[in-house]
Formats: sequence, C-alpha cells, structure tokens
Amino acid sequence: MSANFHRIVILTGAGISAESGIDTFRSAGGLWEQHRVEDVATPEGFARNPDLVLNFYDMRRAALANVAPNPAHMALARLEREFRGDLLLVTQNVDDLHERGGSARVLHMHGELKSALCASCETRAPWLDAMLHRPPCPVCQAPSLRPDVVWFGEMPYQMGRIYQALEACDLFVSIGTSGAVYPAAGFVQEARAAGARTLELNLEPSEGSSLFHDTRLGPASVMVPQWVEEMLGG
Ligand code: BJW
Repeated sequence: MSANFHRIVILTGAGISAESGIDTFRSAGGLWEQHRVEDVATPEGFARNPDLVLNFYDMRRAALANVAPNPAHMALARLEREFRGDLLLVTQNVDDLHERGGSARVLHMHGELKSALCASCETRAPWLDAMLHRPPCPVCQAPSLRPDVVWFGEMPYQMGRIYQALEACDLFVSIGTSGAVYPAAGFVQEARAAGARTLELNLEPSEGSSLFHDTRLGPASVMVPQWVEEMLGG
C-alpha cells in the first residue's frame, strides 16, 4: 500500500493492546469471562452494584502500571509524526498505551481509565486514584465519581468529529477490533460510502471482515509497523 493517501482515519480496539498484556474482551479468559457484561459495563449494572463496578475499574486502572506500549502503538505514533496528510486516531480502548507509545492526538471514543466522570455535575477530570472509597468530585465535592468510560446504552464521545473525518477520509484502517460493538463496527461502511479505501489488520477476521477492501492477518506488533513502513514509503 503506497503513501498516496491524504486523509486517514485509524480505529483501534483491544487487539492492539493484547501483546502488551491487556486482555481483550471477547477472547477466552478475557474480561467478560470473569464478569458478565451486564454487571460491569452497563449503567444498570453500576446502579445495582456500584462497589463491584468501582472495584473492577480501580483494578484495571492500577494494572496500567504493569503494562507498556508495544511496537504497534509506537508505529502509529511514528505515522502521526511523519505522515504529511490528516490523520485521526480513534481508539475504543480505555488504556493509555497510545499516549505512552508517543501518539499526541488520540480520540478515546469509549472514555479513559485515567479519567473520572461526576454523576452529579458531569465534570470530567483526570483521575489516577481509586474510586471505591467514594472520593469527592474535585469540582462539586459530591461523592459521585464514576469511571469516565462509555457503557452499553451510553453515547460514545465525539461522534460528530469522528463521522466528519469518516466522510472526508480516503483511507480507513481498522486494527484489532472484533466489529461486534456499534457504532464503531459501522465505521467501515461510513468510510466506504465516502469512497475511501478500507483495510483491516487483525489476528483473525473480524465479524465485518468482508466489508473491507483488504484484510491482513497477523499480530498487531508485526502487521502495524509493516503497514506504517509502507505508508511512509520505506
Ligand atoms: C488481535 C490480537 C493481536 C487479538 N493482534 N489483533 C443491536 C444491533 C446493533 C447495535 C446494538 C444492538 N443492541 C444494542 C446496540 C448498541 C450497542 C452494541 O453495539 N451492542 C452490541 C453488543 C450489539 N452499543 C452501544 O450501546 C454503544 N452506544 C450506542 O450505540 O449509543 C447510541 C448511538 C447511536 C448512534 C450513533 C452513535 C451512538 C456504546 C458501546 C460501549 C462499549 N463499551 C465497551 C466498554 C468500555 C469500557 C471498558 O473498557 O470497560 O467498550 S464494551 C467493549 O467492547 C469495550 C470495547 O471498546 C468494545 C469493542 O471491543 P473490541 O476492542 O473490538 O475487543 P474484542 O475483544 O471484541 O476484540 C478483540 C479483537 O482483537 C479481535 O478481533 C481479535 O481477533 C483481535 N486481536 N489479539 C491483532 N495480537
């Protein structure tokens, strides 16, 4: 694939962080194995058992200290630095491995582990500590903080900006995502409707694999640096 593109949208999912040691959602032994999705990733689950959910996210936030970005994260940071056109990196991941890999502009459509959302005043604030003990909101002081992540039934962040970029892009690349969760699973169709070329990089074909012009199978730590090298004309 040559560098003959001007506006690229890249979507990443749990697969890009798998080789860093973060479980994917839908693999054996993944997060859903230990917790039912209804219990930890819905507003209803949070209302039913807030301690379980706060503790689940406290543990995942703390676990970030034990993982590091892999060559796939670093390759996308290199692309951001060296590509001469427009690039929008959209991630469904709530980890911070893109940033730690060197990407400066990352759109976290499903929120971030290192951010808190106040259920009382709706402030979003950087947050590194635990939430289980109900710390006060830094703005309104209410003990109403929750993880700043997007659960099922909630609206992902910055959809207007994402759809605008999809409508204008000439290349859409999906990396390490199963295509099981909307609206991200529908991005490939939006990009195709806009006339973009579409490429999937994944360990195995995703649910929507047939929607892509091209699919390349293999681990992200190999496939992403290889593709970035091609894009930059190496
Ligand atoms: C590798 C690899 C390696 C492994 N190298 N690859 C019926 C039909 C259609 C839609 C709906 C429906 N009923 C309900 C809905 C909507 C619902 C939905 O999609 N439900 C589905 C279950 C059907 N969606 C929502 O509710 C969303 N909101 C919404 O739709 O609002 C309305 C709206 C309307 C119009 C426009 C816009 C919005 C919200 C979804 C929120 C998802 N939240 C979660 C949790 C976030 C917080 C947290 O992390 O705890 O987000 S769920 C979970 O899934 C997480 C992920 O970001 C997301 C996607 O998972 P991902 O990244 O794809 O991971 P996996 O595990 O599924 O796949 C891993 C992939 O990696 C695999 O493909 C492997 O092959 C690959 N891989 N190792 C490369 N080494």
